[in-house]
Amino acid sequence: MAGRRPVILVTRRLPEAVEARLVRDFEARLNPDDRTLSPEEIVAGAQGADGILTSAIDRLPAALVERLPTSVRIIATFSVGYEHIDLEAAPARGITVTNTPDVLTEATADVAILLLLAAARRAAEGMRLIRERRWIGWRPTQLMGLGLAGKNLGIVGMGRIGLAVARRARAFGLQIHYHNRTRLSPEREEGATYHETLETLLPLCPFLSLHCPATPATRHMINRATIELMPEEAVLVNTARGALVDDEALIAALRGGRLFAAGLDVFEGEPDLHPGYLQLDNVVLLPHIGSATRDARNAMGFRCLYNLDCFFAGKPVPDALT
Ligand code: 8YV
Repeated sequence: MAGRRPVILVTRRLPEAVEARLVRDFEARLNPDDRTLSPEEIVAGAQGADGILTSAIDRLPAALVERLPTSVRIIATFSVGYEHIDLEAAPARGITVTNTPDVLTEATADVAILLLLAAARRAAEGMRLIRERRWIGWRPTQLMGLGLAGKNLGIVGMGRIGLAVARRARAFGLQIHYHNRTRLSPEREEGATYHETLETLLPLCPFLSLHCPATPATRHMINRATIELMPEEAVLVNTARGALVDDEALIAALRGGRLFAAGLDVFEGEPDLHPGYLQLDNVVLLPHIGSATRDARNAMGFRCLYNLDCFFAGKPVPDALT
């Protein structure tokens, strides 16, 4: 690569400081309008490029990866999740894929707690009451929600973000139960109770927060049958991926009062979320802002750049997934 800067197709507009560094060190093909590129535009934009810097909302399935020019040797995604990139097709074509772990852990855990509190304490309903000028004043029975202290929080997926949520939740007096593919060491568990299956976890958890990746095995893990296993009037929080939840089942459970409330930051098919959610008072909806702090988004960008730097310098690539 000596003598020429690597060419990088950048599929989204990125924070200013990240783009400034991109332009300084790479020949960057930016997307200043932040338009979603079609597969054809990605293939065309990647002609002669050495790498692609993409995001979790730009899908790179096998059919598209296979059409990329052979010049593309690395795909760096501006996300910790990587279900949008085919991790078999990419290495088969000699493409390294990287993600951005760690740097968004705290930001995303904050949003999980934000949603947990907001759902339990009916914050969305309260805000609507004020904005629509329907608040008639304080009443002893108005907007009574659920207290957290002394209850169980179930965490599905005890990775970096799950652990960060558990740390925060303990400060609210919640006891932690978790389900994970593998049990953590006692030091990492910090007193949390492990469940080998969802079936033993769910009945114990009036609060449940999802932190596992979307895979064929986890798709719709929250469905009619698993909701039935949860205690009456439980609260569900999802800051992971929309595909983990069967929307029809969740909406029915929220509408019928089987669940008390839900707090959702991610949706299957987002941004076109199921319209049923919009008719419910007991759901707090956020537009996928889990990692949306200035600190986290800059750090995600710089983490992508560091992976690209290492790759083109022929050094070990820290966040290589393939
Ligand atoms: C990203 C996320 O901001 O990192 C992830 O996997 O879900 C978000 O925090 C978003 O996906 C953009 O790539």
